[in-house]
Amino acid sequence: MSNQYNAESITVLEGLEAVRKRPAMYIGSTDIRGLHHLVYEVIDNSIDEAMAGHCDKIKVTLHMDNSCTVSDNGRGIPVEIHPKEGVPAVQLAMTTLHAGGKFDNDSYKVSGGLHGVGVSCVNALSEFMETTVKRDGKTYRMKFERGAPVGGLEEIGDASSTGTTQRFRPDEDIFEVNKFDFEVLKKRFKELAYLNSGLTIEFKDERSDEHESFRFDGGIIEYVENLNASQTTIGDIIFGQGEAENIIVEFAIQYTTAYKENTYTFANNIRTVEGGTHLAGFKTALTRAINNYITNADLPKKLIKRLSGEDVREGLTAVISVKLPDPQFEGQTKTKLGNSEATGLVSGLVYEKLNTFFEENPKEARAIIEKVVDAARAREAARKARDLVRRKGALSDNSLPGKLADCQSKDPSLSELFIVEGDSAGGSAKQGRDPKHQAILPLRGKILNVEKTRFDKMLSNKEIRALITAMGIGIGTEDDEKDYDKLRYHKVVIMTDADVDGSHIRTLLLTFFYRQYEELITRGHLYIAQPPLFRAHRGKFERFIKDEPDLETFLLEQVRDSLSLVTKSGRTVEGEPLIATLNTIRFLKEKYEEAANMGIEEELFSALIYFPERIQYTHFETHDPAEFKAAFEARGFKVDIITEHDYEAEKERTYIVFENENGHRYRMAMEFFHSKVYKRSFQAMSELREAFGEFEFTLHIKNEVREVADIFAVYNTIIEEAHRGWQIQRYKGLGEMNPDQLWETTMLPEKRTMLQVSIEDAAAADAIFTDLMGDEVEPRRQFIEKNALSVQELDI
Ligand code: 0RA
Repeated sequence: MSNQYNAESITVLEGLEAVRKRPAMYIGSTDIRGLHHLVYEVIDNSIDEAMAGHCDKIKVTLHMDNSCTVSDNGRGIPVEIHPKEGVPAVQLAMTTLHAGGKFDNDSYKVSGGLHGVGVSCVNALSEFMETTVKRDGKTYRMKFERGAPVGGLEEIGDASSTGTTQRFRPDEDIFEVNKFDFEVLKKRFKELAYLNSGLTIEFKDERSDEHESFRFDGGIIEYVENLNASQTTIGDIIFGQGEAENIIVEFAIQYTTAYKENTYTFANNIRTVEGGTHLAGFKTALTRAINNYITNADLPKKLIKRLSGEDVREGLTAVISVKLPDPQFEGQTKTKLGNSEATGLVSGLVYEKLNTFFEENPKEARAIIEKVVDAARAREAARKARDLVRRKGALSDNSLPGKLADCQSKDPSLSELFIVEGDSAGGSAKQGRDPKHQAILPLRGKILNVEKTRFDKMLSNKEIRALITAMGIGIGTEDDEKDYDKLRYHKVVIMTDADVDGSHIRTLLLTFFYRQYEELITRGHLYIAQPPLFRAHRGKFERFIKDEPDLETFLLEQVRDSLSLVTKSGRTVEGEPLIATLNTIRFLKEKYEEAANMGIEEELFSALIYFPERIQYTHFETHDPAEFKAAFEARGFKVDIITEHDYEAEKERTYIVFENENGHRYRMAMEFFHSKVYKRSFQAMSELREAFGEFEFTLHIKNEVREVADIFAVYNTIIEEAHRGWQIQRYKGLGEMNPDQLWETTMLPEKRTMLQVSIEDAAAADAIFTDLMGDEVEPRRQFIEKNALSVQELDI
């Protein structure tokens, strides 16, 4: 079949030239987003074929040359000569603007939606594009360069199945970038698989060997399940599905004990971030159905209450998907569904389905009602609390809270407010402070239990209200409700104990400031006090020490001049070089612990970083499992490589299995060898080997000589030795310090160190807070315990 150039094909080429001249007009941009847009455009055609019920598998491959292949097992784009145009239909599809892959108008199409510019735009913006069609027992191919056909449609062989394969390479003259991002594309493909139940989407990246396969027979039910995976759920997932006036509606919802709403809406598989008519219908129906049930069911009095839309959506996870023949996208980013007919259809379906569900499942209905009524009560209480604070502020500006021990200075730039955990520490702080410039506000820790505090409820807390009044900024969400220029102290300092409770309270306070007073943080007014963790004393000499690492540094200094380390080869190390060596050992000690936390046993970790002969880290830098295996085998290890699908990470992972002489097998993810922990440990160990050779030492302490067999024994012996004569006291609570000590170590401006809170610190605390709220009780407790330390580190 040859290509015919008639008048029609000339205008076609002109059309594609327009796309190349103004690509952004067609695909939004020529950055990475525009690049991904091309892939979406092509896969949308295959999705359309799937939605029409003719295709159940789509494969996407990213190639080394930055080209991309999308293939499906649909009917194949028609190839016969179009009677009017005189060219193969597939050629029209690939070169006519807005022709898309479709010739019929009555089906649901993604390609008519947001992307919707048609595969011909992809073709115009590709250095080459190659369309392969399997149909009627034959395989056909047609090639294009920058949108123009190169040669005609060729029959290249037989075919036992049907389908369409598109390969294209984005034109580097057009796009600023040419590398697809696997993770970004993967996320979209997964979403598409959820939205089209039963459809398999395979995704392979030949550049890195990563691959994924998505198929969800449960569709959006599985989507909700996945969204709620780390939440405590209330009742089962409620699902409904219906079709009318050619519009398909599906929804799946489930309540959780969380306080956030999590609603995702889609129209023709496109995420409608700005909502629209379908979302409006859903919201109305949900509020109506719940209020209706409350009115008509036989519920205890305390549950009878009129609820707002906000109340009934607290803790709700919802996915709503509509498919309609002629979607209208509106709004700033064209992600708001405009079709008015969707509202009634969605609300009708949701209302009916919920009514039936509540009637048939009174127990679950009851649990949901309890949750949303609770939400309403909390919202009411928070509103009252806010009003109260506001009213008080309005009545008299100097009605300061009774608990506050204010400072004498009225100059905010010279004034500091210490928020202190607990009444007893508050007492010490009051006695120890500089009353001229330092104010103290004690908070009772008990009430501020992070685990149980709903954020809104915090505002009704007496202590928090005292804090708000003391600061003098006001409170509220509107701009004119807060005036940062009225802040009464330019340093607001959080001072909590160095234990789990203390870090709870700090997290909570940081979250509070982050959400209510972000500007206080960005203006640099928020600080965290750093009370010392240790006190070392000997006779009259006393020293306060900030933390564990500083304590060890301090101890090492004490013995620096009284000991030396002698290696087997007769080398003596002492003084400064000895301290440096001990610091390297200390570093390794930490890394062993980190490795242990990752589940790597000490024996194996040693074997992996300690080699009898000198060896370069680069041996293990390879990402090729076979090379990797060889590198270890060459060094006498017995190794196996296995590849497995990791369900949590949702990807294939390569594991290295090490077997020791006793036949014990240890397996570890290959990524470990590319981690910083590994690389740095390897290097630290090499340094020590370089310096000492065999690890056999004698330690000379004053007049004593001791044989020591390994580096950690050296370190521990020295630390033990350094402890002698010193009394080390550990402070947990601020209350353990007397007022003078608290002043000297933590509050005295010339001596203290304080951490200024950055917005990132506060955001991290907020994320932890949200996590704590979202998890189930037991994991949550474990989380707090496990992270008590890292929560502390986070502030530093
Ligand atoms: C129009 C008609 C027919 C198939 C397609 C379009 C089609 C287009 C694309 C684009 C990517 N994959 C596709 N799969 C199918 C079928 C006509 C028929 O066989 O009756």
